Amino acid sequence: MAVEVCVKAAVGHPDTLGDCPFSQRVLLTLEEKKVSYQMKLIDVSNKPDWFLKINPEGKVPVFNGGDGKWIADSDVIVQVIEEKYPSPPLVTPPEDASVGSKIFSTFVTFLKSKDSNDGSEQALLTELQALDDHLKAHGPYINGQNVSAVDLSLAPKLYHLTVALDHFKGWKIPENLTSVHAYVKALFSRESFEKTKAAKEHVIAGWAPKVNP
Ligand SMILES: N[C@@H](CCC(=O)N[C@@H](CS)C(=O)NCC(=O)O)C(=O)O
Repeated sequence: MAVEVCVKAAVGHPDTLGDCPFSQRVLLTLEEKKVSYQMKLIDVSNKPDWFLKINPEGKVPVFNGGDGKWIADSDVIVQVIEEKYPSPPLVTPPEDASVGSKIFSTFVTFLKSKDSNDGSEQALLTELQALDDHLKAHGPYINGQNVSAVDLSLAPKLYHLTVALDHFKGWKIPENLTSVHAYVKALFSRESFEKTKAAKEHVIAGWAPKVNP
């Protein structure tokens, strides 16, 4: 049986790849390992019964390695993929595994913030500066010369950050964070990323109800 992965469809476009960073993380992992797979697009505003049967929690991504057993949660899924397809190895050493791990939550808080003095911009800047420092010492990727799991988790989140903050706040990653800029450029230009990214308009449509509820 084929490897299958359920991922989010674009908001209002059930036949188009959508804007879920956790879904893209799984697709990136499969692409980097050159595993062929069948992608099933899930309209999360109208979940089909068969999907709720395989994953009652109702979240994407969900992965089936060909044995008919469906697995949820991108953390678990990428581990399963790594065990089943060890080449090329994408394991991130434990000391680097949490680099950049607060970027997504601080980005979301800043994106939703209506108060420019609440410290949310500074909190995000602190996390981006820490990433820049790490990359300057150890880059170009988080674990050095080669892309690894932590980069594939962070890349879709940085994509959401750049697209949504530019659109909703006219905000960009500061120019002086040169290593972050080089990192983002390297990640976004990977073939795997080009192939699995959501269109900008779908990323924006996905965030719009959260920015202006
Ligand atoms: N911790 C989960 C998060 C997955 C998640 O939040 N997926 C969102 C889309 S980005 C979802 O399925 N939302 C639909 C819903 O909750 O009904 C993972 O890493 O896979």
